[in-house]
Amino acid sequence: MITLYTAPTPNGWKASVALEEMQLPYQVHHVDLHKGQQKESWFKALNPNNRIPVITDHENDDFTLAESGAIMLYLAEKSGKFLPADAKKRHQVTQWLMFQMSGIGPMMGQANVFYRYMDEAIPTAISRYHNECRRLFEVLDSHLADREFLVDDYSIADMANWCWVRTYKWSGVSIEGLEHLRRWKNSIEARSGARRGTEIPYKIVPETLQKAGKTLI
Ligand SMILES: N[C@@H](CCC(=O)N[C@@H](CS)C(=O)NCC(=O)O)C(=O)O
Repeated sequence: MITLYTAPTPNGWKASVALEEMQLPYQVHHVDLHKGQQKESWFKALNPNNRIPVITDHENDDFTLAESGAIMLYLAEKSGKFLPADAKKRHQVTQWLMFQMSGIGPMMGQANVFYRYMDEAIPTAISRYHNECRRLFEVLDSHLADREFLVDDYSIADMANWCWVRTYKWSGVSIEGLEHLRRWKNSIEARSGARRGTEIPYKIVPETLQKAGKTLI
């Protein structure tokens, strides 16, 4: 059994999508980010960076791991699923996982900060992050032009990128004209495991956003 400490965010979904897709048994501990529970000392003891997601694997001496990319690699190795056995292919999966960790995730995260959360609108910051997100989406789109998934079969690299790309509307980034990206996104959306993973610890519905004073475009 694994305990997943998480919240309904793209990085959180990366862990729950992986767990659902790999059919690994787990329990969920919801960390309420609005209440600042990620900053409490019990959580800091799990992750000194005060960020979700975190897992504890009770079948492996309560081994505790943070960083969503590291968690996905750990779960893929544990389950033997969604990470190719062939070394070169495996490194390519890592490449696209790192592309999400260092590119899509931080850029969309900053787009959200400047486009959604800041009281003061700073147009240069907003356009900087929107342009960079769009550029990264175009990289994915070109790569997906002649392949179904990022590397051969569906892998943790697809799950990781999808968990962020699917929130493009919230970040205010257009996917207009990126038909390969749209096809890939829709094909992952159609997977029941991926869908279930995005409902952990609960599904963000428009009412939830409204309560937080936000709207989904
Ligand atoms: N690099 C980390 C980033 C994790 C992260 O930024 N998590 C966000 C939610 S998506 C969080 O915990 N935010 C809480 C805060 O900013 O205080 C990962 O990939 O796991």
